[in-house]
Amino acid sequence: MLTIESLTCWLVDIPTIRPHKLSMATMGCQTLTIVRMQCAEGVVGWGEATTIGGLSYGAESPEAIRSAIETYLSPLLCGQTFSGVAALAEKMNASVKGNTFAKSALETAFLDAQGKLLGLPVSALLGGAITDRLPVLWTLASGDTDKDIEEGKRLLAEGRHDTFKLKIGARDLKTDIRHALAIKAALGDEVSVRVDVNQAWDFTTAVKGMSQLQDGGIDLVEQPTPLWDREGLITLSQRFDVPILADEAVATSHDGFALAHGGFSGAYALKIAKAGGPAQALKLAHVAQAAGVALYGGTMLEGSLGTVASLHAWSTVKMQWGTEMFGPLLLKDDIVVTPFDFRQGQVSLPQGPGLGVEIDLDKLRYYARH
Ligand code: MUC
Ligand code: MG
Repeated sequence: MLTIESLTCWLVDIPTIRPHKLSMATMGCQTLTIVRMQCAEGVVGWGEATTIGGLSYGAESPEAIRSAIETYLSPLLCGQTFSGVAALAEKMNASVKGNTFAKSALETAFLDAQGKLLGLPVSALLGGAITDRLPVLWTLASGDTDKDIEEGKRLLAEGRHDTFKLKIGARDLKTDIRHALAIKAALGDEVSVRVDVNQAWDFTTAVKGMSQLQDGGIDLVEQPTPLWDREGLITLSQRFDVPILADEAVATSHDGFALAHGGFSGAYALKIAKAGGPAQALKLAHVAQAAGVALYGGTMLEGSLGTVASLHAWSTVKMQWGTEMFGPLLLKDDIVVTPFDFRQGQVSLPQGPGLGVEIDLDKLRYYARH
């Protein structure tokens, strides 16, 4: 049992190490909505909700996430006692529609506090870790082919990553295909290269694009078509050998069920923010497992808090396509005391109670918006 006493929110702006170009936005800074949950039992939990490019990626902006927490969720939860995340989710869902990013930060903070109280890592509260090292790819998204090749080769030589995702969809098809295939050819046969179109193609363009990506040796094509085009995504998944990773099209277990029921084959990108928290994202994972759909650990380019919350969840299931939990490496700085250990294309899962990370309060204050 845990009684929530108070919730505090900050908007934390941290610059990125280079511009990160997606089909819908170019990021030069990332805004983390950070939540501190004070519990009557004397423990404090921390959570994070982070989106990409203000309102250009998802329906909740950092400012709206903070407002949803402060105006609606905080009065609903403070003073209440919960036995665990099932009761917490039930309470939040009964009075607040959608707002899965805000709910994710709160579920994360609750799990952190509960883990600290019980002396258990968050992974143990979510079913138990089956691995303590998780694969992590890197996204090449400077927007420039030569720079991306240079960056990929450097990271391979440093032994940091061995798998890459490219962001395409902002430019015309010909330019994007030339870009992707040049990077694939430069990095070599042994290196897995995937692309994320972030919904930028219509069905006809996707058919053309996928056949060229498949011929060029690209391993996985993420969300080629708009999120509403479920039929199109299913047809593409049946038509091509190169597998499809559904991302924006699959947020909750309900989406996962509908896609699989429609005949989708491929993989689902799990994200704690899309689902409403680490425990909610695992519901989608379990639907996918039941339907024979593979899994991938996705990121909203969170800082260390959101990343580690995801890692605890991802550690409890088999991720056939690995993860992309590199968010902290894209940021110039972070608000945790000890950075994670990214090496040999993997990251280690922290072992301490709760999320297993300590917040650097000076840095939180320094980067927080006033
Ligand atoms: C997305 O759509 O997958 C994940 C990695 C990255 O570079 O962007 C995100 C968003
Ligand atoms: Mg994606």
